[in-house]
Order: sequence, then structure tokens, then C-alpha cells
Amino acid sequence: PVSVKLEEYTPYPFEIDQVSLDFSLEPAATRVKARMNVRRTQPGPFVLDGVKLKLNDIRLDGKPLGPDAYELTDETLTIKEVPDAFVLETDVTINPSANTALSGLYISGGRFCSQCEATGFRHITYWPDRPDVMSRFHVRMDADKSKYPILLSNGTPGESGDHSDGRHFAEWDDPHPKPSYLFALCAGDYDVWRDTFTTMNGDHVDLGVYVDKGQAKSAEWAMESLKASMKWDEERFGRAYDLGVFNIVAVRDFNFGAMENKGLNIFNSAYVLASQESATDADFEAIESIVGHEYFHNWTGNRITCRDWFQLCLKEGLTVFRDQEFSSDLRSRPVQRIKDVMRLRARQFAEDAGPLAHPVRPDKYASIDNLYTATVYEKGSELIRALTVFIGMDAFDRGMQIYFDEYDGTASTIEDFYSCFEKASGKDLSQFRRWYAQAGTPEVKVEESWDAANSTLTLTLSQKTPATPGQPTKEPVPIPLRTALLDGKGAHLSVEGWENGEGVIVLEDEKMTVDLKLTGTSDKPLLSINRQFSAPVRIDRELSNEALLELAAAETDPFNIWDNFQTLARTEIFRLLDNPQSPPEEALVGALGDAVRSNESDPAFAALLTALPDIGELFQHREPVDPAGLNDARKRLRKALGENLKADAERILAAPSPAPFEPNAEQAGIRALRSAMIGLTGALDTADASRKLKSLFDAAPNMTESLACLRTLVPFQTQERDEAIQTFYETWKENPLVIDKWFAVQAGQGTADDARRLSQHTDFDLSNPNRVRSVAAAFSMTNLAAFHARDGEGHKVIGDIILDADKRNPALAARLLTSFEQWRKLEPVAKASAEKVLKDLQSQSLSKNASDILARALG
Ligand code: BAL
Ligand code: ZN
Repeated sequence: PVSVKLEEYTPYPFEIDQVSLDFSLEPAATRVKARMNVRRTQPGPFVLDGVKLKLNDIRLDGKPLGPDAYELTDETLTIKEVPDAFVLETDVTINPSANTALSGLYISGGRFCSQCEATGFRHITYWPDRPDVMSRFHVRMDADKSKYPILLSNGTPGESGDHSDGRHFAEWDDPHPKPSYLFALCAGDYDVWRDTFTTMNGDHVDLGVYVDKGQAKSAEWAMESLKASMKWDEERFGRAYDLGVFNIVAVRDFNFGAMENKGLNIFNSAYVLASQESATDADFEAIESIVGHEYFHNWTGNRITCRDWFQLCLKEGLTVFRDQEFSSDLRSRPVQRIKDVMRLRARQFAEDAGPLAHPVRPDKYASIDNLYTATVYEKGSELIRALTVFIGMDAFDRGMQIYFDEYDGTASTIEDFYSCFEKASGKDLSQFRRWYAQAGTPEVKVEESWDAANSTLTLTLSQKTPATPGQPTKEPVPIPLRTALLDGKGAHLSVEGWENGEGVIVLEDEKMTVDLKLTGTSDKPLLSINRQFSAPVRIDRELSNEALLELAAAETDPFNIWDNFQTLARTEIFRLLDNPQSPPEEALVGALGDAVRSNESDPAFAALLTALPDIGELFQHREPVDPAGLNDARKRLRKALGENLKADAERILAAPSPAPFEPNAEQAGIRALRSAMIGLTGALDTADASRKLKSLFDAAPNMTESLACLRTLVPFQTQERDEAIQTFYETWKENPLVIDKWFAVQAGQGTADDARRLSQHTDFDLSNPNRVRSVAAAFSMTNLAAFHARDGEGHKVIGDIILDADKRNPALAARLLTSFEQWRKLEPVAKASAEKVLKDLQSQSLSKNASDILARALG
């Protein structure tokens, strides 16, 4: 059931310039007193949101209000008559220790912490809990000093001191008006890694990363990432930090990856803690990117926030774009681009092609928590990137400065944002904004015709966006395609009207033809299109394997080199699926092996070349789909590639891993290629491979390679495999983040029985989202052949976990349910089993979050 619609937006009829919050912190009974200065701005009732609050007292301009003066429901408090300006005081009691949904104020590891986006604040006190109500927050809290020696909130610290009864207090003041979803409070005993930063304006900032006792050193990388982010936003966008304090707190139990609360970011500890012994390169990279993402929200999200939750992509898509650019500048731009597109295709293209498809800016929702999707985040970022190609990077940069100047301090919309780029570019972007309103991934058909006499390549381009739920027909969108024409040796040919051997063709209508006239003579040129993945579309070209191999050999765009091999591999996997007796095609395997060898000097890129399209992506190219058959075909191709690269793998793995360990991109690239070779060694599927992997595992000098060996060993039925699993557990059983990985590699590579066994392990913990995801998401989202196995056991085990999780944490359960989104594409037996599990769940009266996903998945 849809409850909120974009078209029904109305402004809140009151402003609350200032609010003082007073917390008396006790785990089972925290008292929250709020005092707010309210001013009417237009006609309308005075309604506050509030859920599970015990109202002790309420006063208007100092006078107690009797029960006749207000109306309470499970979700709101309405005061029947109010003057045009008044002071409201409320006094409520909440129970953080009973808060298992992890939204609002709760307890994790014996400490208080909060999560207010999207609607957690209403679990703390009565408030208009919507992003367009921005207020200056003053916070005072008191707590038992021995248990909670550190008291943190947004802004900068004010007075603090001790009481005589063993309690102490601290005040925090945030001068920047903010919506309630950016409120944060943390209290407990932490160790802290400190540093400082001086902004480009010469302002001093105290930085702190608060972590579990004894783990301060593990926050060093997060701190380095924070300083790099602060510097990057100054250099790239001219944006400086605006408070004297910036703190990050690591929390073990957290629904999101991290949260951008003003001046007090709260992070899932998985994205803060990293030591060279226990963290993989992927962990270091994720920490850098997520620390950047949350920091960048300070300007895109906090200072300029969203008018309503439909505009979520205004802050999320834009901030993902900014964090991707940050990572590209710090690491390798082409490698970053490939990884971002891999994630987009695996998660967002799948979402866009299934029952949960929705526009980047949705126009309705039933549960706001379910709007934090790959579409809003990843496609939202792709649209910004496509905009940079459409209007040019200079106009984009000017538009961003207009945005910062004109909308600072406001709660804005996508229309506001785009008006800045219209000003900067002089272009009408109304058609471009269609991208935000239409779900589905556009397909672009590319046809070529070569006129040798006139040295002209004519392209016929057409676009089509498939129907999605509630949107049977689609309008064309502007699709900016970065294009080059190459000769067989990879030289860029000059085309009339283009500079530097590259041009941007914008497909605005359903169909267009474009003549690309060479300035010299040539044989038929090779077309390189959608370079750098300039638009988030599927390209449909009728190219033979020979033509694709020729193109891959001549390509100069690393993204397209990689993508050509992805297309070749995908076509080959489907051919193998349809021809179970046929061996993999030698020419393709040889070319792929050669490409890996010839790119060894860029090991991170070479490693990506070895990655065949995963099952989730292959799913999108056939219906009905047989995941087990696809998995088998993919394994046959991987085995052939492993054989082709066997000698190279031995040589690469015989060389020492880089030492001493540094988490930089250069070393990470070498370890990525070593890990890829470990994976291909396992693809050989021999007893010898198992022995070799075990000895590599025993000698692994870092977590990246240790985990690569373990991951590769899991599918083997050997003693070496069992020993490796046991040894890893014994070595790391005191480190929950590493044990999360131990669960995840087994769930990600094992069977439904393994997933069931892991969900019954003594270390499995339904109250910890990371642990639940390490089994349930790893199994259902990365191990599709086992999840969708015909016996239905995979569906059952995940259904059971969802049912249990939903009782405690609806947002988590709903997220896990999305793993069923492709169920209609399955072959009939698995399809029937998925449908049965979904319908059984639907009959169980689950949470609003879970019911929303179920209704859409089954609808
Ligand atoms: N705003 C929720 C977490 C994030 O996207 O940064
Ligand atoms: Zn974000």
C-alpha cells in the first residue's frame, strides 16, 4: 500500500528556529526533555511525529497542557490550538535497550548510539521529523560517568562537568540549522585516535575516531582517509569544513554502512577498523571511500539537504558521484570505473529489471527505509556522471558552484539542482530530467554502415526502455555516448567536428542517424562507443566474436577493453550452457589469457580482466534462467582460463607478495592479481589445486590473500578445505569483523546446508546486522546457483532467517528480502519454490518494511 506521494507534498506550517534537548541517559529509561521555539509560517495544524514515547509532561509557554489540549496517536502528537509563536516543552521517556530495530537511540556493545535517518528521531522525542524542518540544536546530556565517560553529539562541545552522584554532563552546540535526521548522540567508553586538520581558510579542526577499547590504532586508516577527503573537497569543489570538531564513532551494530550526522559521523565498525593483519585491500578501499562519502555529505546533504525523501538522490546520487571521483583521483580512474560499473550492473540493473524497479526519484513509497536502493545511489550517481558528459565538465563545475552558493542552508529539490546546470550550460535540461522519473535501463541499438567512397561511417542509433511496474510506456531520454573511431592498430581517426579523436553523440530521440565523416581516408574504422561507460545503458551491437576480438585488440579505452571481454565471455557462457558437451572456444580463451598477460604491468586491471560476468548479471540476459546450468557453464570457461594462465599463475604466486605491507592502490593491485591467480588455481578443480591452495593459505602474508585462498578452497570436498576453515576460525575467533568474513566466504561459496549450519552456529547473532548479512546476504545475493537450487532449500533457509530477523529489525529483513527480486525469471521449479516461500512469508503478518517488499515482489 502506497502511503506517501510526491505530488502531495506541502510545506510544514511552522518553523522551529531553535531546539534544546536534555538527555538523562539510562539504558532502559532515558528521559528526553525538549524545548523548542516555534513560529507559524502558514495555516495548518501543529502535528509532531513520535513513536513509542512515554509522555511525562507537556507545556506551552510554560503552562502544562491537559489531555484535552492535545491528541496522541501511535505515531503523532497534535496540539489542538497554538498561538503564532510559542515555546513548547515536552518530557518523554524512551527505552534504548529495547530498541532492536536500531533506529532512534539504542544500545550497542553497552554504549548509547543513535541512527535517525530516515525517521529515527521520532523514536527519541516529539518532533516534525521531516527533512525540510531545519533547526539549531543544543544538546545537554548526563550519564553515569564510570560507564559512559565520553558524551558526544553534533557541533562543538560546550560546558561539561561532574555531579556529586557519580554522574556527569556535557553540552554540545550545533550552529548550523539541520533536519532531525542528522541528529546524533553517542555515549560510552571508547578509545580515540586523534589528529587535526587546517582548512584552506586557515581554520583548525580537531578530528577524532572513537572505537572499542584497545583498538585506537586500527582507526589510523580511517583518519588518513578523513584528512584526504577534507583536502580533496577543498581542491576539487572548493568546499571547506565548517566546524572546529569532526568526530567519527565506530559501532558494531548498525543498519547502514555509515551515517553523515553533522560533525558526528557514526560508522558501522566494518568501515572504520582496519589493521594490516586483519583487513583486506577491499576493506581499506571501502573505508577510504565511505569515510569520503560521509564527509562529502557535509556539503551535499547536510548544508544543502532534501526537501522531502523523494529527493533522496539529490544527496545520495550526488554524493556517490563525489566519492567515486575521490577514489578515482586517489587510485586508478579506469579501475575505479570498471568496479563501479560492475556494482551497477550486478545490483542496479537487476533492480531496474525486476518487480522492485523504481525511478531514481520515486513518486510514491510505502516505507521510506526501502528507498535506500542501488537505483537511488548508484544510478543516481550515473545520472550525474552522464550530466557531466552531456553539458561538459566545465559547465558541470560551474553549476556545482552555483548550487553551493544559491542553495546553501536550504532543503532542496532535483529541480533546484538542475536549474543550476541550466544556468551554467545555457541548456534546457527538462528532457534530461526524464531520467529521474523513468525506471528501467535503456537499451541502445547501434547499427553501422560504412561508405568507403565518402569515408563516412553512418550510425543508426535507437533507444528503448523496457516497461517497469506502473510505467508501461517510456519516453526517450538524452543518452550521451562518448565515441571514437579507431583503426586496427588503435590509432584515433579524425572525424569532422571532433577534437582530440573523440566526440560525444547524444541520442535524444527514439532513433537517430549520424554521419561520422573521416577527415582522411581509411579502411572501415572500428567503432568505440559509450567509452568510459558515459551513459548507464545497455548497448546492443551485432558483433561477431571475431569483430569483438579485433575491437578489443584496438581499443584505447580501458573500460571498453574490459567490457568487450565481458561481452565475449557472456556470449560464450550462454553458448556453453546451450551446448553442454562443447569445450570452451580456444580463440576466446587464448585472447583473454593474452590480454591478462599483456596487462600485467597494471595488475589491478589485469585482475579485473580475469573476472567473468557473475551469475547475477548473466541472469539479466535470459528468461527463464537456470542458475545451476549457468554456474556450470561459467565454471567450464573459468577452468579453461585457469589452464591457459596456469604457468602465469604459478610464476606470479611464486614471487613474494609486496612487503612491507602498505594499503596503497599500487600494492593492492599486485595483491588483486595474486588473488585472481589463486582463484584461477582453484578453477582447475583438482586434488593438486586443493593442496596448492592449502599451502598458499598457510603461507599467506596478508588477509587479502588468506581470504582469497579460503574462498577458493570452500567448494572443494577435501581435508585441506576443512583444515583451512578450522584454522582460520581458531586464529580469528576474537575478531568479529574477520569472523564475519569467515561466515561470508562459506555462505558465498557453499550450499544451502552450509548456510543453514552457519545460521545455527554459536557465533551467529540475529541482533547484529553484519553477522546476519555475512550469512544471509552472502548466500542469497552472491551465491545464486545455491540460493536458487531446484530443491528449494536455499529459498527456505533465507525465508527462515528473514522471518526471525523481521521480529527484531524490519529494515534488515526487508533488505534481505530483495534477494528474491529476480524470482520470476527462474526456471519453473525454482520459481515455484521462491513463490511459495514469499507467499508463506506474506501470510505471517510481517513488518511494514518487509510487507512492502513482499507486496511489490509478488505484485
Ligand atoms: N545517509 C545514509 C548513509 C549514507 O548514504 O551516507
Ligand atoms: Zn550517503
